[in-house]
Amino acid sequence: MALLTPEDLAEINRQLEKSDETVQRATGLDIKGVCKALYGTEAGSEKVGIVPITAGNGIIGSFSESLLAIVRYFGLDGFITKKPDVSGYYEAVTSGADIVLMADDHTYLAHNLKNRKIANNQPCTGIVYAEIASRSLLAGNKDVLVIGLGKVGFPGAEHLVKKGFSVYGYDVDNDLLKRAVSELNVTPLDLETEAKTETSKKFSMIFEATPCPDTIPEFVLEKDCLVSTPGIPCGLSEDLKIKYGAEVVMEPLGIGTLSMLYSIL
Ligand code: NAI
Ligand code: 0TF
Repeated sequence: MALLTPEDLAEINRQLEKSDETVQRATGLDIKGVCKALYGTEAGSEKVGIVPITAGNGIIGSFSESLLAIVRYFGLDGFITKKPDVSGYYEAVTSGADIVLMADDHTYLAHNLKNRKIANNQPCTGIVYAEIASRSLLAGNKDVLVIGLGKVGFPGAEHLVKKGFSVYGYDVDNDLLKRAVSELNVTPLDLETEAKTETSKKFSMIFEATPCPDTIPEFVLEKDCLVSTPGIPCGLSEDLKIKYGAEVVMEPLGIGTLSMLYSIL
């Protein structure tokens, strides 16, 4: 898994404000509003305990601090434990945390200690970014393109199918594309083949979930499209963003974290 860096998390409050403005402009709801509509839940007075984890590649500078900033940005109460790992978990619970947030290199989880619900970052991120794409105020149809059908993309594509959207999918890994076709009934769109003819469909709603740049080719872009992408780096080049007047929702940690929290309230 590609790990976040402190650079990705720089100015997290500014990144959240910018994303909130974009989501509001493109969908008519802010990020909290999207999560509320998605899960039918609302945050109350929950206290979130954030436990730094030293396993594997260890503590990412500003990861826990960014989580605290995110929790507070969205109006929840939170704290970072002084100790990491098991001692930190003990500290979180004994200090009154209702929800624990913690991540090693493979799993980033949110656990609600009151109702036992637990959330994993990857599906929650996929679902909320897919939901944002699907709420474009400017789209004239229900066609959505999903690029990247891995641990984030597949659950997002599944969510869109369940919502009744016409989902077109592409992944460079043909096995993953085949799985999405057979299990979700996604329509395959081989962007490599399409690139040779450039006769492809164009999309107003694109959900991208890959770790690669420039994954979104010009020939799929509709003017004023909405590109919702958790992928780091961004799959849409700055030139194409400007040329097509695209709204781009992309933020490294906060939107997925709020989706996790709302999914377990
Ligand atoms: P993954 O490795 O499970 O899936 C990525 C998929 O993208 C793979 O199936 C791969 O074959 C595909 N892919 C790579 N290049 C491609 C291309 N040019 N065209 C089409 N498909 C391509 O990774 P995962 O966990 O799904 O994460 C995806 C991205 O989302 C990563 O950049 C990750 O860091 C990021 N992420 C961001 C979060 C956020 O809050 N913004 C939260 C979780 C992950
Ligand atoms: O970097 C990641 C994930 C995060 C997904 C959200 N964008 N790509 N995971 C590693 C987190 C490690 C945290 C570390 N153990 C700490 O500081 O506690």
